[in-house]
Amino acid sequence: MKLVIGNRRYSSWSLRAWLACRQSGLAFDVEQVPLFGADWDAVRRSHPGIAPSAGKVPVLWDGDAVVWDSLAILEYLADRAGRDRFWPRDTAAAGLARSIVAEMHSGFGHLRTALPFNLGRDGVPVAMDEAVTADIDRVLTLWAGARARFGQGGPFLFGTFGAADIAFAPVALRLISYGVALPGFALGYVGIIDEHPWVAAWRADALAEPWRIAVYEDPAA
Ligand SMILES: N[C@@H](CCC(=O)N[C@@H](CS)C(=O)NCC(=O)O)C(=O)O
Repeated sequence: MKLVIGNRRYSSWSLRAWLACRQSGLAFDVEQVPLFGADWDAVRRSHPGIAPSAGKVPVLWDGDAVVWDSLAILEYLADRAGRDRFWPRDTAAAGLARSIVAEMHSGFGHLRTALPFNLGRDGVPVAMDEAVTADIDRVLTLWAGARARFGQGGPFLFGTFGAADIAFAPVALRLISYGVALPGFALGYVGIIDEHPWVAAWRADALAEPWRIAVYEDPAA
């Protein structure tokens, strides 16, 4: 398999797909297409690795199968490698996990826009309006609910690392990189994600990348 990703520093969707690939246990290569360079319009139209997704990353290539959109990639890998690697076995837990992953995938636009994913940020806070604060409160409510009901088996949202942690990992990293004040349980959870060896490996590669995108470096400008 080959996973086509964007900039590790900025592409939260790429991180999700890459974590899903790691979680699958299947062998895969990575091809990187740096985003939003001067000739980005031409690149996104002509690059064979991202053409099927109309120029968006991530895209997973697996023989005849081409899969894009991070959630589709996660589900494809769950089919391929076993759903239990991604989703809780318990029906009620699986229902909640599906729900919060879907809510993450289709929501939290205010949070995503105001606090763009940027692994180079060092925790300096930015001004947040009510809509952003409401998104963050909702994230914390979802995390608290999952942990309280189904988190007994370990430190992750449903105990062991799975789809919900993959979906929310970039959110956890955003909360750290923008220095958002968090309640104790959430501080513990974002710390666990931050220290996860796969996340640490991704970050090390991200920090070595040469590309800088001004609007993500200074969202208030
Ligand atoms: N819902 C998609 C979102 C993919 C997406 O928006 N990717 C961004 C990078 S994080 C991208 O490729 N942007 C390039 C562009 O829009 O030109 C997913 O989950 O994969």
